[in-house]
Amino acid sequence: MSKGNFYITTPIYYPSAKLHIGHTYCTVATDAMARFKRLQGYDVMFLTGTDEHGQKIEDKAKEAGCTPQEYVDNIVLGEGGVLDLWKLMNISNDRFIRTTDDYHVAAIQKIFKKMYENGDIYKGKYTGKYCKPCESFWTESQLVDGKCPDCGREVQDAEEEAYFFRLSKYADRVQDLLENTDFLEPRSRVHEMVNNFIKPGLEDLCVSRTSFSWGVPVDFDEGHVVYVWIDALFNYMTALGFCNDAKDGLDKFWPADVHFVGKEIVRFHAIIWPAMLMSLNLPLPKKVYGHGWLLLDGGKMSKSKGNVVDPYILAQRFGVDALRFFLLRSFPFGADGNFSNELLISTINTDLANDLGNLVSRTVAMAQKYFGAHLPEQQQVNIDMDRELVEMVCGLRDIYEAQMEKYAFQNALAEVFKVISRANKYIDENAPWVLAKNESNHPRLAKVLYNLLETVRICAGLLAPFMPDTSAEIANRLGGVTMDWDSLEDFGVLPVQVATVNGPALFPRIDMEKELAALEELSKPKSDIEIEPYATENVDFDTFCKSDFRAVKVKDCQPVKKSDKLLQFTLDDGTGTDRQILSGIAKYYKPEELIGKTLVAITNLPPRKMMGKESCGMLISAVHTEKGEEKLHLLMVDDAIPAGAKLC
Ligand code: ME8
Repeated sequence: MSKGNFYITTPIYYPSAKLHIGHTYCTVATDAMARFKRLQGYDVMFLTGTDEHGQKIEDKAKEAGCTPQEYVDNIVLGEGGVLDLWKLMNISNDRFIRTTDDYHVAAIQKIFKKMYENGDIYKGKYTGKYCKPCESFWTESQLVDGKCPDCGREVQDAEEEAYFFRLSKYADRVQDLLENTDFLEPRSRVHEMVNNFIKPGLEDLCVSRTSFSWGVPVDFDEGHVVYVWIDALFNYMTALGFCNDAKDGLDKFWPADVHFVGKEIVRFHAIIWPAMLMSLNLPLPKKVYGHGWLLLDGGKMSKSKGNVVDPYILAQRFGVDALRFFLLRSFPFGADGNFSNELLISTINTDLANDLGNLVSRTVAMAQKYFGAHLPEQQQVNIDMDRELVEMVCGLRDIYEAQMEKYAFQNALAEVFKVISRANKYIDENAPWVLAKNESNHPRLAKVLYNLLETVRICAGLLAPFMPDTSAEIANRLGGVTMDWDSLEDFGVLPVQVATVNGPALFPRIDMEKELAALEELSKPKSDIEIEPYATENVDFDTFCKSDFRAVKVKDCQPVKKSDKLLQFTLDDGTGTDRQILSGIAKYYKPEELIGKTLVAITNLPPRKMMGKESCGMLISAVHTEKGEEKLHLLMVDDAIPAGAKLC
């Protein structure tokens, strides 16, 4: 019978680049929690997904020369993408939401309209600062040294007609929620929210944009798209059927039991999210838990800084379970932790190879060696020798549970490993190899091995949320024994004549020096120059021949107002009528240096609008990365080639 319902979420990830170990950390933690709740007997809904709108994605797609939808599809669904990573990491999410899913888009439009109709969203003028990489608006007073307080990068002036959400109206209620309930944890994050954001005065929040179009359109005011955070936060409810019929589960699972989020997005989840739910008279989630960051050399790992650690490489070299275990064993979930390859390898060697791996292989091997397929029925207890181990094992489930309920994964694992160490010591104390020598000691030997196998069963059962495959493998080696929640409380569930199965070492010891050298080699760029991977799919010849590449001459080139990326080209394409192309290369060229040049354009792409201007084709450039920096060169051809000449 179900113990009740439990709804847990991860943040939905920006598919602006491939995910790294930092993202993997939060998802693995959520997965461990979801598996723990299932083990306890709850009916669990675990949601994750991707947050696919916003200017950053629109810009990236332009740079990549594809549509935003194509761009996100590739990162979410493509090889090595988000879905592949979660499959690799054995993530057991029940649903996956993409904010570009039709049902979500339509639901966001309804939600926006509801808040407009109840007066909490109104039209005004936005002047302020905008951090493009973070997709965040800031007031002057929130900036730190004139820069984005989250990422420290330059912000831009922004002024436009926009819709606002009356966040200020909810300041007192949100403050009360944060200070007088346990809505936000760890508690240290409460002070940060109240002192840094609420006390200085909560301003109304700008919730629509007109300067780009890759977002959910405001359906009653053309040209406006919904601010990406409004779109993103409501995923937690639309995925359960809020304002749509495509999904279900709202009655069963809302309010969520916990949203796990990284510390830099606590602000959105602990202030804006409850305020919007209050505006719609909806129940609030029971908890937001702001976890710390995985740091690399003391700084944040981030895809925009380029110092990311690739979970694919680590999982391939060390195994998925070892990586999952390391992430939750080595760092306290609520605080930051310093990632290093040394720590990863030493954790695997100490906890998994020496302690757990050894306990399992020694115990199973001795059972096989001394008794063959089954332990004998006749077993002899020695209260003095057994008491300490048996008592520890009997109390373990409850101690572990109390830590898990607090999201203290590291402590829960530490408790299990205390017992594993105790069991290894128990082997030495009882010296089975000495007992084995004299047949009269065999009933005692059988009991020692039984106690060890039972300890292994309970520990492996409690490790299942962290290392599901390892736990299942250990269950096999103990003859396919049960590890359900109730059985993990009672010592003595294992049949007396347990049948064991030998197997290879669960976690072979890693040679630290050799492995560090191998990892170093793998992380070195092959040279200072990096090129894009080659396409894995062929285009058929006829399709390729349809592409109409032409030499074009630049008659004029101008920057585009309000855009720091785009240049507007007027081109002679040999037809006698000027062709206009917009290209996102302002970072690389000054407009005047291009006038008179002969370039190459693909001319038969469908016209596209960018910043309200039409672009008829695309200029061809060569791109690569040099010392981590992206470089671009427009393809320029001999000026003797006349405008309009076809390239084939
Ligand atoms: O914030 N260590 O998406 P995102 C730990 N789309 N956690 C890290 C990390 C690190 N080094 N780097 C990133 C977004 N994260 C929004 C969420 S939810 C309605 C919208 C965590 O892909 C980060 O803290 O930038 C965040 O919780 C999550 O990865 C997603 O980051």
